Amino acid sequence: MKKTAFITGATSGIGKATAEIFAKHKIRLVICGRRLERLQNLAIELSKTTEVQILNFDVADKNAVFNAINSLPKEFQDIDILINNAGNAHGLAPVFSGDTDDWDNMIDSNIKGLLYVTKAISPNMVKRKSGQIINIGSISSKYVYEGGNVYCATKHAVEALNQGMRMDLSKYGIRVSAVHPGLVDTEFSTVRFKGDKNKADEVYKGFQALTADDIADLIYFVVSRPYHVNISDILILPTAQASGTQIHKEF
Ligand code: NDP
Ligand code: 8X3
Repeated sequence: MKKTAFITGATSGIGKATAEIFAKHKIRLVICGRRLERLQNLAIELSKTTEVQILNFDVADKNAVFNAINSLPKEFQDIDILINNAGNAHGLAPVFSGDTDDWDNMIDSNIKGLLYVTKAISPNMVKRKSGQIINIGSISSKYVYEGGNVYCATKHAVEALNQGMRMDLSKYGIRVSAVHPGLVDTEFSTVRFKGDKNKADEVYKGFQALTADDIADLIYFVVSRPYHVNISDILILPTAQASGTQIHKEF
């Protein structure tokens, strides 16, 4: 039987690439994000190979999350795979000069948003005693770097939630995993630097960063293991990256 996946943050980067690889494998899709036009364009493309449903909401808006998920048509209500991917970094300032709106944004999306979506979707998985949740953490779930204070804290929280969710859900036959990427060349840094493309491009210069497709391939690997196999936690780095702070660059 065809599986149904629910992907948050499918309008760009890792989430979009994951939607594309899942579509190739005929997984039915619920694709989510705030930018409606991007969702619509992606849905047109992916509908050539699988059934696609759009959900346009902000994961940080609790009511919007529950309203959107409750509005799913019957044929998309049984979610087999949840990819908790939506999230971003906002700013790279030291804690004494950081913008509290940036902090709220990261905490509300990366932690609370992930929790709201999980709370809306997991009860049905528990009822069906089946399902898989993949939480997109980061190398920043394991290391902290200068100026990464709050972003890294949100990703450390994802690491803790991943462990906690697995403890809560494995007894119901639900697989819970975290995929923790190092530097991936997506819109991530453009968002972090508030649209400053030159500053964002600097992050990925002098070495070969991971691509969104590299991460999507790994996510598909995780979901395609036999059901008794749960890849619980995996760190994926560019070859040039050794830690959260050590990246070998050549110019
Ligand atoms: P992108 O900026 O390309 O994608 C982020 C996605 O998240 C977009 O689709 C965006 O959609 C969505 N999103 C962000 N905030 C919200 C929100 N409040 N409500 C709904 N959707 C939201 O970055 P990536 O693809 O790189 O990031 C995806 C995930 O991977 C994030 O959790 C990030 O922390 C993590 N990650 C990224 C790494 C990297 O180096 N790029 C490395 C490690 C982890 P929209 O704006 O349309 O709502
Ligand atoms: C994104 C990777 O190192 O920019 O989580 O924080 S990093």
